[in-house]
Amino acid sequence: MKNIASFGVLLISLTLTGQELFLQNAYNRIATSLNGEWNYIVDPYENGFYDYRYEPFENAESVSKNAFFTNSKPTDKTDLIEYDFDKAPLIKVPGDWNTQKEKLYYYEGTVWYKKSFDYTKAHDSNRVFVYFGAANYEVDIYLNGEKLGKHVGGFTPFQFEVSPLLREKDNFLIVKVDNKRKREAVPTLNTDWWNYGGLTRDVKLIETPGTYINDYFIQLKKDDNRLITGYLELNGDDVSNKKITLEIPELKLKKELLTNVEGKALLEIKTKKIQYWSPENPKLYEVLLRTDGETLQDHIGFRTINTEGKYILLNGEPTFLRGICLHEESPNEGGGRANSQEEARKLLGWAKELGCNFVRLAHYPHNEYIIREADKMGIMVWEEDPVYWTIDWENEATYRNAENQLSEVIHRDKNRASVIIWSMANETPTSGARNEFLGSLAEHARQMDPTRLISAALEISRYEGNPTTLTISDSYADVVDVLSFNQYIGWYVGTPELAQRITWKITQDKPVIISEFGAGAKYGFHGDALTRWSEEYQADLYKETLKMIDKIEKLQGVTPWILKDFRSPRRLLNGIQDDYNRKGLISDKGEKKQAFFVLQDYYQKKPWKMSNNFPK
Ligand code: GCB
Repeated sequence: MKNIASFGVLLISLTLTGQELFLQNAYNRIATSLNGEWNYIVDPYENGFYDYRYEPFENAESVSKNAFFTNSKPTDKTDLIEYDFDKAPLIKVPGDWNTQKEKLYYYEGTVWYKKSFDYTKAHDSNRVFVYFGAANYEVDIYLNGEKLGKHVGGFTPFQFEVSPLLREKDNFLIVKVDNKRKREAVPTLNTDWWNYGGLTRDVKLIETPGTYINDYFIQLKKDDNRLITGYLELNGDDVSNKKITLEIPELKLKKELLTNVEGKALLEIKTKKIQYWSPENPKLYEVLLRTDGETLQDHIGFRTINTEGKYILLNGEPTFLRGICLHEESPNEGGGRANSQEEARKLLGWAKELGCNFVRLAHYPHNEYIIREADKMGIMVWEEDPVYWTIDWENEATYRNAENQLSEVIHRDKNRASVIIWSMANETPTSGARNEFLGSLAEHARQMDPTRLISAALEISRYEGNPTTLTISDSYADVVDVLSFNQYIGWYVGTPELAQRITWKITQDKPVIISEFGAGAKYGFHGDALTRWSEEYQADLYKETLKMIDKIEKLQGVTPWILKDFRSPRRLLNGIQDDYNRKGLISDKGEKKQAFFVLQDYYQKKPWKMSNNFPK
């Protein structure tokens, strides 16, 4: 699989235009939002993309006006054109189509989006990029009738340079968004969440100087809390031997760096006194990066995250991760994909109220707002590649896709102190091909980011066939830094009292996180503790499970499933589920169930710092 991995990197850089552009810190650049109303055309047969012989229009020598990306209009009354974006209805961007349009509630397929705009650059020599926070799942992007490129993967940002095509008046940006599920895709056909389609995150134009700061990585070295390391990188025609100044005013730190021929400058700065980022003190420092042409501002926290035996060490101190899982769903009435700072604050506010210092963002990269808010609020974060259940392990293209999505989230969030764990996958069935696939992903993540921990949500098995002695026999446990697993004793297996008869035999000398447990409950439905779907059943399961996991000697964290009820097409029970997975501690309408308070009580009593037991 090593070969596959390096072949993949090569292929991606050769075939995906724009992937070398990162626009690190996209939210603090000079930008013009393209959010708002866009025209849209639902195109289940992809009539605007293929001709009647099913050949893509874009491959033809002379492109037909029937190709939607040409945005053609009849030139006289005899002209036949069977679409018109300007007469098409409007849809809000960012936003998924399923919750905005009743007719599109279950729709999976192609929808075309069009936005017209005028644009004047501040300086002639400047460059302009179109930036998408994410679009689910596969998109083809065109400006003024020309193709900018394609992007695959529903949860990570991408950008394309538009400078050569941009004009002052009447630009039209057309995006074909296709969210059809495919066996070889990442994720694959089968998930337990709604396949929300659309331009689900912010879209904007970003303007930079001709040579601009493309990327940077500024974090403490993993094993030296006095050494800031990383790199700065320029993009442009003239990137060699250029001066970049890095300044952290509060630390009275100023350093001038010179780029090499590739436009990169490596960074190593010794610091003296520094306030380390932590949940108690989520200290962020203003960081300024300056070139001749621009100044970029960021806010960066500095902390180390390590493991030693069974401990997770935040800034050298053993720390218990009091967590909760989250899907990227709006906490507001109506639900759908979350995509704003306000929603991020509300979701993390609930996590704080619960007593959390940690969230597991399941099962794909969430939007940048939530990571930025976690940085500010002092909540540690687990981020996950959408390698979920039964991926097509032997398929090289599937591997490249998974690796590319992982690269994109690491690129985006590598400067965020809150992010402490990259998760490679969730509940994947063990096999040789899967081990190679996930092994290569972990290697790739470590290469890109040597400062954080690697994990994956694994599955449990019986120890020597005994149904009440449980263990982790997955060989991927040897690869990860943190041994995490999901378990549903009392819900999918038995009833909650079973928890008290379980013993755990965890042989690996690693910190353990229970990355999921939970039970479905419909808010307001009551019964005794054995009545499925009642709040009492869920609350009792929490009590029993928390007692059980407290006996796991290596336990260093837990992220129960899940903060809020979320939409899933697998959850069909009428009157109870109604298309929602009901394992939330909070209902889809924002009402707290009894189990919320059981977990809150547990977290209030659970010390964050485990220092007392830590061997000095
Ligand atoms: C799991 C999955 C999660 C599901 C959950 C459930 O193990 O990781 O995606 O939603 O169980 O509710 O069954």
